[in-house]
Amino acid sequence: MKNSPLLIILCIWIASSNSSAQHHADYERSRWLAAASNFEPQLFTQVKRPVRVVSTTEDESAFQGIGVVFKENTDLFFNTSAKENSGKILDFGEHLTGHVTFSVEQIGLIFDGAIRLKFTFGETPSEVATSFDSYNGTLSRAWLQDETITITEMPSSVTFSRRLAFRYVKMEVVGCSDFADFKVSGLYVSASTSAKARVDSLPASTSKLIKKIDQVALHTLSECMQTVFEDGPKRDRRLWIGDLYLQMLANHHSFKNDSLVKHCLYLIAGLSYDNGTVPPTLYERPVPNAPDSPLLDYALIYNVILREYLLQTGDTRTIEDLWPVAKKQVENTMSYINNDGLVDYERTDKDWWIFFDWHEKLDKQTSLQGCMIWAYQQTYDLAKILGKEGEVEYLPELTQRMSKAALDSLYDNKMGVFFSGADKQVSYASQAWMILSGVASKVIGSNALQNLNQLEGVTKPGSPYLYHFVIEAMIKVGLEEDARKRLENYWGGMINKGADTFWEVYRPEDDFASPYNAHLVNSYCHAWSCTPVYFIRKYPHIFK
Ligand code: RAM
Repeated sequence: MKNSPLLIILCIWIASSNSSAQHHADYERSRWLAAASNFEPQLFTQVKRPVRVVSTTEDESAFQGIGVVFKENTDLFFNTSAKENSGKILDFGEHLTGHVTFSVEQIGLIFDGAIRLKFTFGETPSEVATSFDSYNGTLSRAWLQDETITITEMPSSVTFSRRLAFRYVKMEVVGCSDFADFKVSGLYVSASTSAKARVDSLPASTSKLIKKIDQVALHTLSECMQTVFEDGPKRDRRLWIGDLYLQMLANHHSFKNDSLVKHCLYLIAGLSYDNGTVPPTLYERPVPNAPDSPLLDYALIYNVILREYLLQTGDTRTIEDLWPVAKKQVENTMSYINNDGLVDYERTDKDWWIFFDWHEKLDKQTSLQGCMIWAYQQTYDLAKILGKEGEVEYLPELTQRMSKAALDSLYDNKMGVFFSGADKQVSYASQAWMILSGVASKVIGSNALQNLNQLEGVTKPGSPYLYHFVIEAMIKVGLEEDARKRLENYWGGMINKGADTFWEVYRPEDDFASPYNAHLVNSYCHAWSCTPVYFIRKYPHIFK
């Protein structure tokens, strides 16, 4: 069959108009990536050495049943036979992130061949006390931090190419001739962070517990501040939008590294997908790239971050530049809202990853409804600040319709709580998001949260991430005392269990809870757990 000339011209026109749209998008994305590289943060490094040698003990009262006790000073370790020291654990006294170097020296006259050493790095005692051999988690075994190395010359000094995050280091000799001996004569880490500024101390009248929580949360945040705001320096070592939101809030009240936030915002924009949706996460190296897995709540939180960043810094230039990205997040999610104002959860769930919390049983319909309203409201507010509300003039009507639908269909008048999904699940997540979106008035919201205490089978938060939104919701409806207790019990609970940085997952009733089927691969210095810095410093009258 022959094509008509008209058809050929039409095809050429469609192809060229598509490619020019694509070209424009590509051009913008490269420009944003270039802007990101202009704000590449500086890393500050410091050499840190172990402070003592410890051994692990079984201890029912300790986190995951494993405690540590002092064994000896490090002098002894660095001056005696490594063969005799095999299995000993060095304790750096604090969580550190960086490159580790160790040196070995021969003892005696003979060095016949090679030696083989294994080092295991742990953020917690259980990582250096538990064998990795039976690991069957859902994430790569490679995240577990052990390194084995063969050395053929004495003396030698070795720096591991992999960056490590740890407090404890176990050294084991796995190969050495019977006739030779040597010592590990030194071991240090060149610890890095992009958090430099000195942080204001809290008022002297602040309670001991709040001071301690603040200090551990600050340390958690600074460890996660590398060349991006990472989720965890042990794993996944990359930027995630949900984590970034809580980090930027905490950073604003502490280290004030605005340019790191800007660097991250531009990286995300520069890696947005062809349809304009921002990726929930990205890798910086070898070149910035993002996996293809759109996550709806994180895409919308990008807009909330833009607004917050603008309010914090007054950097209109950056936010005007990124405004088209914000608009796209609204446009790409609006089509999932039915005419009645309710989000079509099933359809959304097919096309997107929906997160909200690490909790296997959480029903997310109501949280999603609330989060979308909340993010759309903030996007409209952002548009108003930029004088661009005409570009999203449909938003006020849309959010009103969504709010009305939520109150009409997701609220149980008799029980005084919001529910979610076909099984009418009652959760902290649903109440929090209905409050943050303003669907619940102050009275309805505060009653709903308090009613949870009387109900059985309520779905609780599974991670510090959701705890953040619950506490924010409590403050919004005036439950300040509850908010303080909740923060003290939850983060204080981690401190009681020995945390010197806060964790990715914490369930007071289960030390081994893991979204990855293996507690060993959990991250024990995790971005979203730094949020007490924000609460304590933003609301000093509550957290005192
Ligand atoms: C985990 C990450 C991160 C979180 C995502 C959804 O893998 O550690 O903190 O944002 O999941």
